[in-house]
Amino acid sequence: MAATPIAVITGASSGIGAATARTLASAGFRVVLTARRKDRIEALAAELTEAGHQATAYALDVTDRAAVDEFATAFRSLAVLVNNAGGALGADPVATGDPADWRQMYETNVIGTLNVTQALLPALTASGDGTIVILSSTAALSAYEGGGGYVAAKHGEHVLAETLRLEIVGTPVRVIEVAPGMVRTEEFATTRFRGDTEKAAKVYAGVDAPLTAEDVADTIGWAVTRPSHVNIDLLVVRPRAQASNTKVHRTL
Ligand code: 8X3
Repeated sequence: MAATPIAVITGASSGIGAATARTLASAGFRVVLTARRKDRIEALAAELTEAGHQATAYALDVTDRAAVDEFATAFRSLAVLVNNAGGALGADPVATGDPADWRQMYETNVIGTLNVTQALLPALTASGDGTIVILSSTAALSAYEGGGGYVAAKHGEHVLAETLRLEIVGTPVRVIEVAPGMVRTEEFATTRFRGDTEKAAKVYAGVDAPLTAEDVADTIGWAVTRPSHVNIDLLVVRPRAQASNTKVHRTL
């Protein structure tokens, strides 16, 4: 009997990462959940195991290269890596944005993805059929006012995906970039505004049905389960009420 294919998901403690873990577990993968918050991923792994899936949790900070390398030693063969860990900090104009925020966003979104991808690429290649998913954002594709360091970091992640795809063509690994627009999750906007829930709520005010974490997980699950020779290079997904990063219909 063939071994159950393994999927590693970073940032699996909440939002899109947790929803993706659920989706891929249901699709038949043994999911390995990673995030800094051990209690959360352990609870999700226990819930999935209870439901009859195969799931384990591993506390990991993707910006800690030594820890990432140590984690990667557990895998000789890996089917799927979902680089989801990342996020936004602040929505200040370029003129006044805090360089520390810019640095941290580059570190988590770009270097974090680079660390985990580099460390697991040998195992993905050894599987003979590997898939790397990079969760960027519509902020990776065009700028918006106040997007600042997040737009810059996500553009960096987009370039990482594009460059890697060019460099590893001919190997049995595909690179899929999923770029979501407005997604309402429990933490994204609240983290961006440093716990200011009022400001966070305004992001979604009057928007009829922003995407949910499950919507995005569904697109990831679809892309990952296409036949091996099909590479969904870039999948942009927005709510119907959002036509661009700056054109959102609000019923206010
Ligand atoms: C999230 C989309 O519009 O906040 O990646 O940049 S946005």
